[in-house]
Amino acid sequence: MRTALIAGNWKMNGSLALVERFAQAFVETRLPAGVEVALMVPSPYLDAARGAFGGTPVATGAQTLHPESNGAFTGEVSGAMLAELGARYVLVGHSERRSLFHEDDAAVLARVKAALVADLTPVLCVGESLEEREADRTEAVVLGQVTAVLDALEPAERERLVIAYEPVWAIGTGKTATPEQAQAVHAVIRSRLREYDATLAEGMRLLYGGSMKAANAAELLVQPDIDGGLVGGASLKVDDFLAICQSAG
Ligand code: G2H
Repeated sequence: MRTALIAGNWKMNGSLALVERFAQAFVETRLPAGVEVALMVPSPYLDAARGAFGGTPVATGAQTLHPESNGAFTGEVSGAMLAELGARYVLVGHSERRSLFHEDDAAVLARVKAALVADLTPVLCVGESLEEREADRTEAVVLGQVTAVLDALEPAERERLVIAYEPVWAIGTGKTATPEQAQAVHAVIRSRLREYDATLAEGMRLLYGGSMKAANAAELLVQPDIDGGLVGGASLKVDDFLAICQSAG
């Protein structure tokens, strides 16, 4: 049985005050049994988040990392630095990184490996654009992104990943994949995982992301191959995010 994971992705939003507000809310709220929660905050807030969420079940994570552990890479942050600030997770290959920062599959793989070296759990994000969906290429694109990483990892490394399916056309647009559309792609990913190893496929958590909100979370999370959510916009509102966490129970 897979433990559900609800992960908030604040993107380049939030403040120290918002970290405090969320921490307070999670001190006062009981999460349903069997639900894990993580917040991927902007890296400058990780230290504060570690302190603030200390007494809560909420883990923290980052949104990207550099593939190297140190060096002359002005402005970049390494996995070891994130881990030192208490991060447990890191997003890799989010569509905004792929499109705005030109991270291709090789760059994504390098970051996944760096995350594993730093003992962080990489949340590998994959998803097709609207054009690709309309050209009937969803499966090829998604499986291409998944295998570009998994083919290059050792079996024990693969088991340490979480995968988030985020159709690009549903990100921040208010358009959510229907539960049937999302489940269909999750099932395709899981069946590809079975080709590596049955235990890997049964154990790996597959999250759905793309305009998940309180109003649609339950119907998505009840799908057999959807093990949680990667929540953007709705993770900035305490009540909405808590409602999504509750509906994962
Ligand atoms: C997809 C998602 C979080 P939103 O980017 O990763 O954002 O829920 O705002 O579509």
